[in-house]
Order: sequence, then structure tokens, then C-alpha cells
Amino acid sequence: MSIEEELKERADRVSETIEAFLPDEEGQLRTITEAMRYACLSGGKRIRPILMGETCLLFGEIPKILPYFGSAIEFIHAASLVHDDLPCMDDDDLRRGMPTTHKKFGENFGVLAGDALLNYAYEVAATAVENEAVEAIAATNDASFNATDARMDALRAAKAMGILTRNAGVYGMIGGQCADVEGEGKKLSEKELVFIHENKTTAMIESAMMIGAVLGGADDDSIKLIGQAAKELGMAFQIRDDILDVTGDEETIGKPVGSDEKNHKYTYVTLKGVEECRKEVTERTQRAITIIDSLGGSDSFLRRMMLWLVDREM
Ligand code: GRG
Repeated sequence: MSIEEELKERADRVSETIEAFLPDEEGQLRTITEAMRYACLSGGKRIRPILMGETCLLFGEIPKILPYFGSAIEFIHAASLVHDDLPCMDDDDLRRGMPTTHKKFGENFGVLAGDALLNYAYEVAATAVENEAVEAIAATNDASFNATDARMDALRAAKAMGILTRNAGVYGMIGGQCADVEGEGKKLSEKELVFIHENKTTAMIESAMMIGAVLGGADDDSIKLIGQAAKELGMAFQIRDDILDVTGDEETIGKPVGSDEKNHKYTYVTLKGVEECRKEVTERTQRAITIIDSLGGSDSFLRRMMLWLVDREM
């Protein structure tokens, strides 16, 4: 099977999982639930949940709460795309080859669908944390359970919740977006660009991989190393995104090419040119791969996926 086929198989499984978590379209909430489902179920590579699962497998088995966190991170990602496409942000009409959520449901429901998905992500993740806490308490009163394991699972769920919320927030993705908006139309320094990329895009890649490591039972040093690898990968991923915005094919990437120029965005490509950017993508990817190899991942799907991500055409 090719890497694309393997990724597609995993992405389809993620889509089934998130579809099962999403609220049904019904009653007075029909429009908002339809918009939430549209924003989440109209394509997408699902790389964050897949990265979470594959990182988890480097350290242990997939625990039963991972689908909650995998779905939650995809809901946050979808919310961010819906808001990013709004007229007050990038004002884009096309996403994943389809009309953007506000184009289909109106600007008001674009705002509301983003809000609802962001909150729904936390509702789903909080359910996992609550379930693990209930099990840990039950285990202390029942000799047939291993209370220490149950308490560790509860602690890991709480840690995962912390990572999920922090990395999406003002000290993560939202903070990066704020700096991006303020930087529009300005010539930025490399330091300013790195701040934007590290927060707007990389924080969510970091969140996915670190949550995977935590839920897989990695020790603190390994979690830190995964964080470093994710930072390199996330930066390489965003620089690749900047390159594709200039050199990509609209049909393959599913959104308009030249969106950064249209929005007067100063990107890595504007700063360094395409060739220098390609070099940086390779170097950062190599550093990320070296870390994954040091953690025993030299034969892992995660490693192959990372190489594909930074060389992708979509
Ligand atoms: C409402 C949660 C929330 C946030 C508001 C608008 C905003 C703040 C943040 C935008 C962040 C953003 C859009 C970053 C870009 C990251 C990026 C490169 C997205 C493309 O990710 P892919 O390629 O997309 O994984 P698919 O379509 O495959 O899912």
C-alpha cells in the first residue's frame, strides 16, 4: 500500500469517529449542527488526530480515551479554519474544494459554527477526563481493579486536557493568529514570522503529538523530545504551506493559490524565497526525524508520515 493509501485509510477511520461524536442535525438546532457537521466532514487530511495516534503507538497501546482527544483536536482545527475563512480574516470562498462554511450558511452561522465547534471540542475532551476520574475512584474501592494504573490514566487524561487547551489558546494557535492579523501588510522580521508560525500552526501539531505521547505513557523526557520534534515538523509543515500558496495547484490544494499575496501577508517565501524555504523544510524535517529515530521510531508509520507531510502537494 502506498503512503497516500495508508493515510487515506487512517483519515477515513478518523472521519467515522468524529462523525459519531458530532451532534445530530435536528430540531431548533438544525442549522448550527448542519454547519458544524459541514465544517468537519467536508474533507481534510486529518493529520492532527493521525499524528496523535501514531505518536501514542511509539510508546504504548491506544487507550480508549484517545478517540475523544483525536476528535477534540480536529474540532478545534475545523473551528479555526471556519473563522480563518471569514470576511474579517482571510475572506476565502473555497476550502477543501468546497464553499467555505460562511459562504454556505451565512456569516453569522460561520461565526457561530466556529464558536460551537471550539466549545464542543472541550465538551468531548472533558467527558474523557471525567470518565477516567470516575474509574480511578471506583478502582480504589474495588480490589479487582489496579488502582495505581487507573490513577495514572486519570492523571494522563488531565495532562492531555491541559495541553489541548493551552496550545489552542492565546499562548498557542489563537495568539499566533492575532500576531498574523496584526502583521498584515507589514514587512516582518524572521523572529516575528517564527513567532506567528510557531503559534498559529505548530502549537496544534505539538498538541497532537504531545497528547499522543502522554496517553501512550511516555516519560517526561520523551514527552519533551516529542515536543521538540513536533516544533520542527510544525514549522516545516507551515513553510511547505507557504510554498504551496505560491507554487501549488488550486485543484489539488482545494483552496485558492496566492491567498497570502491577496491578503498582503508577509510569509517565509517572501522573506527567503522558494529555494531557501525548501532547504529549511528539509533541515527541520531531518532534525525531527532524528528525534523520532532516537525514540525507537525508525520503522514507524509516524516517521514515513512526517516525511510525506513536508513534501506534500496538498
Ligand atoms: C475559533 C479556534 C478558533 C480560532 C480562531 C482563525 C484562528 C483563530 C486561527 C487560524 C489558525 C489557522 C487557520 C492556521 C493555519 C494552519 C494550517 C496550515 C492549516 C491547514 O491545515 P491542514 O493542511 O488542513 O491540515 P486540512 O484541510 O487538511 O484539514
